Amino acid sequence: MMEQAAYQFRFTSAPVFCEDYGHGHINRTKLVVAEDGSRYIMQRVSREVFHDIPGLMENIAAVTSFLEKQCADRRGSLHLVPTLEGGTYWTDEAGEYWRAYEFIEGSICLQSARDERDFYESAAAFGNFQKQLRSFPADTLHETIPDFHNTPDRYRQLREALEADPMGRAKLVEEEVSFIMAREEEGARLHRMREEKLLPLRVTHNDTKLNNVMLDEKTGKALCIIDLDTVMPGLVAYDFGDAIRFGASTGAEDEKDLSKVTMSLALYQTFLDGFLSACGEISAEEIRSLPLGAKTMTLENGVRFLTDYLNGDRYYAIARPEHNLDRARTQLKLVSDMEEKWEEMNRLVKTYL
Ligand code: ADP
Ligand code: GN1
Ligand code: MG
Repeated sequence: MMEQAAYQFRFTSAPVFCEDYGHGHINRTKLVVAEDGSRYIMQRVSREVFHDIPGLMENIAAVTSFLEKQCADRRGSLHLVPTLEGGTYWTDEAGEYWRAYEFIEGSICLQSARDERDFYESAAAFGNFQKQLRSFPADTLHETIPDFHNTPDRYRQLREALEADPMGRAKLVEEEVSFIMAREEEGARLHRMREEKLLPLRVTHNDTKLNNVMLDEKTGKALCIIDLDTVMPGLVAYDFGDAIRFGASTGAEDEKDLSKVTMSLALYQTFLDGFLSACGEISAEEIRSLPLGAKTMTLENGVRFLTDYLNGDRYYAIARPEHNLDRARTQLKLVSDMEEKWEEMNRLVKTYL
C-alpha cells in the first residue's frame, strides 16, 4: 500500500512503489521508487525517541548543506528531498513526521564487516566526518536527545525502570544488573572528564555503527555517513567507542550464543588506524580516552537495552520478545572481554601518541 507521505515530496516523478527497508532500530524506513525508476529513502522519524523533530530537521538540513559543499561526489553526503511546499519534513494527520532523502545508488550498507578493509573504510569515513564538521558552528545545533551519552543518567534511568518494573521482568535480570552496578564508577568516568573539561566538545555523530555508513558497492570505498539524527556536540571517544562496540565485535549485536561474541583486537587496531588517520588533529588526552570510550559506549548500550527490556520495549524496534535482553547481554559480554584485553587496548592507543 502506498503511504500517503510518498505523495508529499518533490520526487522526479510520481511514486509507484513503497516498502519497509533497512535494519535501523529507531525510524520507520521505507524505500520509495518513482515512475521514472528513481529511488528514495523515506522515513517516519520516531516521536518516542525525538521530542523536537523540527529542531532535528533543522540540524540535518544545516549539516547536509555544510557537508555537500565539501564533497565533489554527490553520493558523498545525504540530500534531503523537499516537500511539495518546499519544507524539509511533512506532518501527517496523526502528527507523525516524515522526511525523504535521495537514495545513494550503487552503495551497500553492512551489518558486519566482510573483512578488515570494510572496517578501515568506515573508520576513515567517521574520522573524516568529524574533521569536516570541525568548523561547523556547534552552538547552532539543537540537542536532539539531551544527555544522550550521559552514562550516569543512563544508570539513573535503569534504576527507575527497575523500581517501576512495569513488565515484572526485574527478577529475570539480576545477574545483568549486578554486573552493571559493579561498573558504575568506571562507567561515569568519561562523563566526568567531559564535565571537568578535561576533554573538548566537538561536533560528533554519536551513533557510529557500521550500518550508518554507505560503501561503494564496486570499490568498497566509503561514500557517505548517514543517520544524522544525533549529530550534536560530544566527545571524540563517543564516536570511536560506539563504532568499536558494534563493528569490532565478532558476533551480531543480538547474538544469542555469547561464546561467539568477543572484541577483536585486530579490528580494534584497524579502526584506530583508519579513524586517527582521518579525524584531523586531536589532543593526546583525547587519544588516551579512546579505550575508555569503547568500554563506556558498550556498557552504556547494555544499560540502555536492559532499561528498554524492563520498560516493555518502547524505544528500540524488536523482532522477538527477548530481543532487547539478548542485545543487552552481548554488550555486557563485550565489556567483560574488553576488561581482559584492557592492557593491550591501551598499549595500541599509546603507539599513536
Ligand atoms: P535508523 O535511525 O532507524 O537507524 P537510518 O537513517 O540509519 O535509520 O536508516 C536505516 C537504513 O536505511 C540504513 O541502515 C541504510 O541501510 C538505509 N538508508 C538510509 N538512508 C539511505 C540513503 N540515503 N540511501 C540508501 N540507503 C539508505
Ligand atoms: C540506535 O538508529 P540506529 O539503529 O542507528 C540508537 C543508538 C544505539 C543503537 C544500538 C537515536 O541506532 O544510540 O547505539 O541503536 N540510536 C538512537 O544498535 O537512540
Ligand atoms: Mg541507523
